[in-house]
Amino acid sequence: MKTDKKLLFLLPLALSAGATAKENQPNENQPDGKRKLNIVYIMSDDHSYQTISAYDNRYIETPNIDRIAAEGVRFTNSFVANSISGPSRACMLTGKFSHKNGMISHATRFDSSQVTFPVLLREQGYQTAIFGKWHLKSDPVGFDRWEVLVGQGQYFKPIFITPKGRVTYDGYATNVITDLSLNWLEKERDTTKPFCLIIHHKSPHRNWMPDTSELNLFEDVKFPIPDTFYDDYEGRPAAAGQEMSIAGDEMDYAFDLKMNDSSINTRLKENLTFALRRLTPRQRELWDSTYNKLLREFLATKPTGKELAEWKFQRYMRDYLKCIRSVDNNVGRVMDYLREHGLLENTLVVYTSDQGFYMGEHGWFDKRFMYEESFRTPLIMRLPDSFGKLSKRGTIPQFVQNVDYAPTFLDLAGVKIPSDVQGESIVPLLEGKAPASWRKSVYYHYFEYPAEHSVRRHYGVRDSRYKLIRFYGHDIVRYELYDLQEDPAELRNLYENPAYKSTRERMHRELERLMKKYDDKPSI
Ligand code: SGN
Ligand code: CA
Repeated sequence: MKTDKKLLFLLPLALSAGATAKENQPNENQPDGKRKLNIVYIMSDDHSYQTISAYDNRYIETPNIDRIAAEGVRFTNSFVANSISGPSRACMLTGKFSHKNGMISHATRFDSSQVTFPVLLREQGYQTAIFGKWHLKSDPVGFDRWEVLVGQGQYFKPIFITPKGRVTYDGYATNVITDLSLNWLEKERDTTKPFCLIIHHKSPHRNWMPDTSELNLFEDVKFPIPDTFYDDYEGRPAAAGQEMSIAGDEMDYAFDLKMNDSSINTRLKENLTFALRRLTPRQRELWDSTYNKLLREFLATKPTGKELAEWKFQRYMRDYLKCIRSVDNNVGRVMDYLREHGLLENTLVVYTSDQGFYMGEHGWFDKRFMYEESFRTPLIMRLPDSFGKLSKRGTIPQFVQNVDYAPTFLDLAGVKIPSDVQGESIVPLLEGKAPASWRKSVYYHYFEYPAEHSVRRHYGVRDSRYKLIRFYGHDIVRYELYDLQEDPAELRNLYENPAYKSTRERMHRELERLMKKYDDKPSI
C-alpha cells in the first residue's frame, strides 16, 4: 500500500496547552504506584560536535540543542564503538559492540530477534515509538508505533516504512520527523503510561540539502579553514588511502555542491537529479534561485588549485550548517512541547549523533576513522530537577560510549540490565558520582572495507592521553600510536619512535585486555 499524506496536524499543537494540568501527573496509574521517567532520545545523522555551540562556537549557534545541555549535562568524552550509521545504531539498541550484535557494517542486516532496550522497556509497560532514520534493513521490533525512513531516506518528500506499508509525506524530512513525533505525543500516546520516544533525523547526512527556508543562510560567511586541511598524511598510509577528500573527486560538484551544469564533470549528477525531483514546483523555484546564482558565480570565476579546494570547503560548510539550523529549530519545537505540557519534570531528553564527522579536518568530510573527529560523538542530556537523584549539572568528563545508552535507559526505567550487555549504565555519573572503577579507556572496531570512502578496517584503544590503532586485513597492515596531549590533531604517528616504547607496550596490553574483555578479534 502506498499513500501520499500531508501532515496538517501540527498547527493546532500550540493551542492544546489546556491539556497541561492533566499531563502534569502522567504515569500516575503505574501498577506499582511509582512515577516512571519518560525518555526522549533525539539523534541526528552525522552531526559533528564541532557544529554544536555547546561544544564549539566557531561555526554556528545552536541555541535549542544548547538548552538541553544548559539544563543538564554535556559529556566531553563521548565516543562511538564503530563510526558508521547502521552499526552505530545497533550498538545503541543492544548495548553490545558490533561483533556481538552482528551488525558490523552496512553489508550486514540487523538481527531483529535480539534483545534491545525498546523491547525490554515495552515489556515493562513503557510505550515505545520511533520516527525517522533506522537504517538497519530489518523492520523495527519493540515499538508500539514506528515510521522509519527507507534506507538513508530523502530530504524532501520522504518515504517512510510503516507496519501498514509505505507512506510518503510532503515536506522536509527534519520537519516531517518532528511533526510525526509531536503528533504521537499529542494525539496517540496513552498518558497513563511512561514513554520512550525516539526521534532520529536524517539530517545533516550527505548530500546536505537544506530546507528552502534556510537556503540563504551563511552565504556571506567565510568559515575558517581547519589547520589540518592540507594534511600530507605522512606516516599514515591508511589516512592517505581514504576517498573522502573535500578537494578530491569524491566530493561531487553536482550531488554534494549542487553545481549542476553540462560543462562540469560529475559522477553523481543523476543522484542530484533524483533528489530534486522530490521538490514541489515552489520549492524548486526557491532552490534554483539560490543555486543558479551560485553556479553562475562559480562558472564566472572558475577557481583552480588551492582556491578551488577552499571554495569547495566553504560550499560544503554552508549547506551542512543550513541543515543544522533546521535540526536545531526542530529540537526547539520538541523542547517547547515538552515544557508547555509539563513533561520536562519527568522526562530525560538526550541529544546525540550516530557518530562524529569531519568538517574539513585532514581535508575530509565523512567519518569511519578512529581519529578524534569521527570517534567522538556529541552527547548531551537534559535532566529533570525533581526526579530521583539525577543531580549532576555541567560537564561530565568520564569516558562514555554508545554501547552505554541501552543499559542507561534500562537502569533509569528500573528494568534489569541483561548480563550479556557490554556497555555500562551511566546513571552513577548523572547522579554526580565519580566511581573509581569507571573505565579509563575505550575500545573501537571499524569493519566496512572494501567499501565507499576506502577506510581500511581497524581497531584500537584510547585512554586519556594515548591512542593505539591497528589497520589490518588488506593492503595496509600497520599500527599507529598518538600522544593526544602533544599532538591533538593526530598528525605524528609515534609507533616506531623509541622514546614511546613503554607507552606502546602499555597500550598494546590495554588493547589485548579490552579485546579479551569484549571477546573480539580481527574480522579477517
Ligand atoms: C552513503 C553516502 C556516504 C556515507 C554512507 C554512510 N554516500 O553511502 O558518503 O559514508 O552513506 O553514511 S551517498 O552518495 O549515498 O550520499 S552513514 O551515516 O549512513 O553511515
Ligand atoms: Ca551517520
